[in-house]
Amino acid sequence: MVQQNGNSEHPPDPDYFQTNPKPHNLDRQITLARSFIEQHARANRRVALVTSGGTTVPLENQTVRFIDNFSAGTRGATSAEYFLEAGYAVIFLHRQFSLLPYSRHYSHSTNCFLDFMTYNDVGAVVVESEYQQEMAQVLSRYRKAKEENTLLLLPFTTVNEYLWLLRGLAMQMRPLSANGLFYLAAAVSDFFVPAERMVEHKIQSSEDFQEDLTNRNGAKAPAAHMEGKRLVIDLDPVPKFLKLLVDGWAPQSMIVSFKLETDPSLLAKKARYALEKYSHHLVIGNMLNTRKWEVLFVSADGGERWIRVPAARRSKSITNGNLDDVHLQGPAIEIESWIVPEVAKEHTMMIEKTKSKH
Ligand code: PAZ
Repeated sequence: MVQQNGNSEHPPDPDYFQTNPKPHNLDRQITLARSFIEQHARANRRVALVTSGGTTVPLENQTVRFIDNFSAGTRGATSAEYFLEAGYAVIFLHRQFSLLPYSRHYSHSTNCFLDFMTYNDVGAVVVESEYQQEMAQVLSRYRKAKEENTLLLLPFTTVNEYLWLLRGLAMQMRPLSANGLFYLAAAVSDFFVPAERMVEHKIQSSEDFQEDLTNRNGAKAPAAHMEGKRLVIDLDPVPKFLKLLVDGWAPQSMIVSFKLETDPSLLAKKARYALEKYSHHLVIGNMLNTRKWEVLFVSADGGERWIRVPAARRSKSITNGNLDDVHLQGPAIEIESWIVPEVAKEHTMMIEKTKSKH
């Protein structure tokens, strides 16, 4: 049973970073980001921080059980490639082991890289001839990003790691001012277990081994505990980091957030609500079942418009083969190849506006 005691109206929590531990590898990740950002700031290149994948919420300090958020990382990894193509340097803040730019083409379970391989006449492993051209293109874009050092991969797993990293990276991106872009496609937990309410050891399901919680010497009630045979989880709300990002951490950058819904009647309303509440630049709304071919842009100027890939240009793999009676008119289109240039265009307008003010 999950009890969620979150209140979506709660104010930003300034104590979060005092009461939740700094990840052990944070300093190393921030050092990598600093030198990456300095390199691209010197070249006056735009830098996009793309977040991708879902965050976890551990239930125990020595974590065996955790709550996860839905996201394969497709939106983030695909968008990162199109940002690189548009001339951005990209910091790819992603859930460890989720999809990555370039390798995503060959790492999905239905698209295993081994299926693209064969043996040649002398027994050496080579790419099957029908895949050569496409793989050569992916490889050359991947190598270019490596040679020019335009892609930095930084992993997270828990929501705590994500928040510490987002804050640390935002601080490092400040010198970029308007050249910085935040593209927040990760699915971030709304509820979590704060450090002070986390149990140390694996929660025991057997009544014979349950921890005695009667003598906790004033410590706060643990967020997860057994009541007889039932597991009771009582989560705190995650601080509204978007507010902190817009108002404090990165006030001069362009900030784009995503909003995922399952009820179509709520999508536009919730996207507009988020934009008005946090006063950032753009919310991109998407529905769980149609996110691969349609998104809703909700802008600060009041505009709302759908971007839709027509049925005849959708990949069969994203529609679960439901397009058998549709006549394909050309190669399949990834919706991110339309989303990213639109975002980049709005970013250009914002940069121009900032310049004209100075
Ligand atoms: O990674 P994916 O392609 O499977 O899913 C992407 C997504 C739906 C998680 C993303 O587009 C999104 O909406 N992220 C924000 C989720 C939210 O916090 O509302």
